[in-house]
Parts: sequence; structure tokens; C-alpha cells
Amino acid sequence: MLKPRPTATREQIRLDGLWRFSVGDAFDTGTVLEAAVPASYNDLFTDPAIRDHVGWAWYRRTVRVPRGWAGERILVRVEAATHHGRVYAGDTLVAEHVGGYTPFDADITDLVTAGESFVLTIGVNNELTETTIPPGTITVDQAGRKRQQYQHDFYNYAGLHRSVWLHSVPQLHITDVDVLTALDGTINYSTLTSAPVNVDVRILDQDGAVVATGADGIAKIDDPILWQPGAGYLYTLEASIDGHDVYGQPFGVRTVEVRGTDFLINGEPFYFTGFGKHEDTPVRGKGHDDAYLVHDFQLLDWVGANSFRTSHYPYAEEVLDFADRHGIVVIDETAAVGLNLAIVSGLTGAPPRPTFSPETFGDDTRAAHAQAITELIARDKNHPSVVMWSLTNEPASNEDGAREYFEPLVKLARTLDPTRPLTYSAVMFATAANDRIADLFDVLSINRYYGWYVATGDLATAEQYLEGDLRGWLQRFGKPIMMSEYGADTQAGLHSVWDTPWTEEYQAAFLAMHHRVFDRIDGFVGEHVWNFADFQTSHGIHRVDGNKKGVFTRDRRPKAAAQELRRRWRSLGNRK
Ligand code: BDP
Repeated sequence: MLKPRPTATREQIRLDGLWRFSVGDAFDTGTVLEAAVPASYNDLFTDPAIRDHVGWAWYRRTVRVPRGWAGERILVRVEAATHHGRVYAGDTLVAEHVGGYTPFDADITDLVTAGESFVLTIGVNNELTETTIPPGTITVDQAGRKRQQYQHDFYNYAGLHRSVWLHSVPQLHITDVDVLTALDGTINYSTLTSAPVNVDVRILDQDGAVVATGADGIAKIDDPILWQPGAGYLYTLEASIDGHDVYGQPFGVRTVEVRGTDFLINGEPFYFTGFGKHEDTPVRGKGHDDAYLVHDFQLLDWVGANSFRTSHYPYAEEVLDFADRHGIVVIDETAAVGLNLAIVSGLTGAPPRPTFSPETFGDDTRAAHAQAITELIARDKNHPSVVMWSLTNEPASNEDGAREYFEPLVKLARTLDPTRPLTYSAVMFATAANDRIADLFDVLSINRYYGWYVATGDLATAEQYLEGDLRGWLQRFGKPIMMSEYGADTQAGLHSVWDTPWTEEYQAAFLAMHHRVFDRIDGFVGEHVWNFADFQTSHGIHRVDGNKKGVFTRDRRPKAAAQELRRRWRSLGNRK
């Protein structure tokens, strides 16, 4: 899935801004509402019926096709319709896509005319079921309203979360580019085209100078400048079909490998410091925002972080492009969060249902999960910043059926990308003793909340639990291990001289305790604090206007823990 890019043969228009908007089964032609794109629609309006709406929402605007596009293929690229999108040109349904965080195209060539305008309508449905990724359950309340429930701990924001583009490609065009690099500058590439035809390939450096030409899928850069953590040098592979199409695909020369208990980037051991993040800001919800993008990366740099995980879904492509250019390392995660029914029953007291079964998460869920993995890798495979795929967050990997569910998905991911290691984040209930899938993966990523949900306020006990737990994983599996989540809810401005949960001092002491443990363990390859910033969740007695485990507040002000991290990470660098 090539990202639309302007080239000598391709043009594009960003359709962001205000669209007419309504909720309900069909677009309401009498609506007076307008919604911003990109943004979640939920927090834009004051009407709770919109915020809590379960079902279809509609965006409509008129679009003019440029005069010069006659004879070209004309498409609408929707970067994200969360979770299910339908694109109409006039009254005609042109494309439909399920999966809220990966892009899709609607080919409208036969329905529009260059130089004329047409009505573009996009429907977005936010319903989650047991066969969607992420999963959820819909109930109907006493008043007959649909209610959405889900296992994941972030608000089910919906809408057009990323840009919408009108773009053109030539009739005969390049449809895909795949780039694989070695440290000596050897580039193995492949291209796909809309019809069988010869493709010419040149490699350009950052100044646009040609540094290699391709033949038979191979090009060689002499003395390549490597893409490194902290220094994101990018080349461009320019693919062209003579007289028809040209497309430039940025890439970096770098390698990733797991060897023993080391995670190697360019053959050097790499130690991850950073966060699990969210796409979440006030008012915009999960809508992409370039200002927050720039500021968040500034804060990552300020705090000394070298990496983050795209918890718990693929992020906007702008985020990965930015990480590529600035040398920030990314663990790229699918939206498979909440494949765990024990979490629900733990909180509600309901009798546990098995997570993996034909009645709960079975073949259809797995098919949706396979689709999510396929689309993630297709979109992100050429990003040098992406060093590992995370196939799922906190599945019930300790339950019957987990292995049968995950084995084919791991196999699929390895076929789609044989070069990047695989991981998943292990939930508290999955221990070194009862986990059934860790051996299928390359890196052990552990989510733990000792000192918060367990041994609350007792850091001495928490320290013992944590160390025993982590050593158990290392002993049984002998793979690199990192902490993919550890964190404590903290109300900014709350202080105490004691170990008092929710205070800024406690969050800092909690993190410091973890760091002492990490430093005692060989084979430890990284620490990702939960979370970068406070974020919105669904209502719950354990959430106060959202999850407050951010090291920064939702409006990105540092809590005291940020200083603790800054001291540590700035001195650690990329190695431990
Ligand atoms: C973990 C989840 C994460 C939650 C976090 C928490 O992976 O999404 O937000 O716990 O409870 O279970 O704060």
C-alpha cells in the first residue's frame, strides 16, 4: 500500500477541513453540523447523544477534480476511518474497509470527471464486536440505546482520524515497492506494477544525488550512511516506468537482529528507553495533529527517550515518517488489544468465559487479526524506524487455545516480513509458568503493575515480586526481555512525603524502584513506561477523567517523574 506522494506523474489534494456531519443510519441532508477532519467526532460536540453514539456517522463535502487529471486514475485515500469506513461518490458505494487504523483507497475514476465536482460522502461505523480488531460487545440498554463495551483501557474514539486525499496515479503505475538493506550498502528491492512492464530504479541520497542504479532487484550504495537510532539518514528508491510513472520510496540502510539475549540494530546492542504512547489529545481525540506530533517528539528528546511503542494500534503514517527522519525507534503494534476476557470478569465479577473458543474469539476473530497484521506490515514495511512488530497487547496467553490462536498469526507475520523480530506484551495473569506462546516470539515484552494494582503503595514488596517475575521469564525462555509497561496513576499537583499512590513523588519512586531491578538483570533490553501522557478512557471507578499514568499530563506538562526519567535516560543513551 504505497502512500500517496506528489511526483512528476502523481498529484494529490488534501481534503482536510470542515465536512458536513450527522449521525444515524444514513446522511441527514438537513444537518447543520460540521465536523473537523482529521479528528474524532466525539468530543467536538456538546450533545452526549453524539459523543456516546454507537453506529454510523457521516461526513460529506463537495470535491472538485482538477482539470488536468483527465485520463488519470482518480482515487480517494482514507488514512483512517475508525473502525469501519464506506466511501460514496455521489450515491455510489465505491469502497468499504474494516479496521480503524490502516488506510484504504476508493477508485472513483469511472464516477467523476476532471474539471467537475462531485459529492463525496464517507460513512464511519464505530461498532466493535467479537470478530473485530480490537474486539468489543454491543448491548442494548433499557431505553433501547445501543451501548458499546470493550476490554481495552482507552476511549473508543471514532471518525476520520487522519487525512483524506484526492489523488491521481497514471493508468500504468507502480503499485508497491519493497526495500531490504544490508550494512555494506546492498539493497534488495522488488516492485509491483498495475500491468507487466519494466521498472527502472535509482537510489538517491538525501541531497537528491544518484548514488546507485538498480538491476535485477539489486542496487549497491558505496559507503552508505546508516540509519541509526538518534540519526535518521534516509535514501530514496526512485522507481519509474519510462514515460508513465515515477514514485520515490524513502528508506534507511539498517539491520535489526535478535541474537541470544541481545537486540541488535546495525549489529550493536540497543537498549530501548521510552514509552507506550497513545494517539490522544483534548478535543481532537484520536485525530492526528502535526503540532502535537512535533511537540511529543520534542518531549521524547527532552526526556532522553530513544523509542516508543504504538500502543495499541498503528499510528498515523506522519508519525512513522517523522520517526524515520529523526532516528526514533518504533515498536509497531496492531490494534489487537483486549483479546482477554479474564480482564473483564476481573473487574465485573462475572464468571470467567474462555477467551479463545468458537463462541468468543475464534476463527473469525483470527481472520480479522490476520487482516490487521497483513495491512500493518503492508503499510509500514519500509520504515527504518520500525524495528519490531507487536502482534497483540495483553492477550490471554495463559489460557487454553492461545497457542492454537497465535501460531498461524506468528507464521503469517514471519512470511510477510522475515526481517523484523516479533513480540507481544504479556499481561499480569500470564506468568513465566503458565504462558503458552512466548517461545513463538523473539522478544519478551512484559507489562507489570507491581506497586500499583498489586502491592499498592508497598514498593519494597513490589520490588521483590518484580525481580522474581522477570527472572522467571528469562530463565524459562532465554530471550531478550523488556518491560513494555510499568506505571502508576498520578494526579499532577498531588504531593506527599510518604509512599502515597497518586502523588507525583510516588510515581517517581515507583519508576526508580523498577530501574533498580532492571539494572540487576542481564539480558534486559529496554524499558517503556506506561504512559507518555494521560489519556481518555471509558468511564470506570478506577479512572478519574481518564488514565493518569502519564509522565506528562494530557496537555503535555511534565510531572515530577519526568525528571527522574530524564536523569536516567540521558545518561544511559542507547546502551546499558
Ligand atoms: C494495561 C494495558 C493498558 C492500560 C494499563 C493500565 O495494556 O492499555 O492502560 O494496563 O491499567 O493492562 O493503566
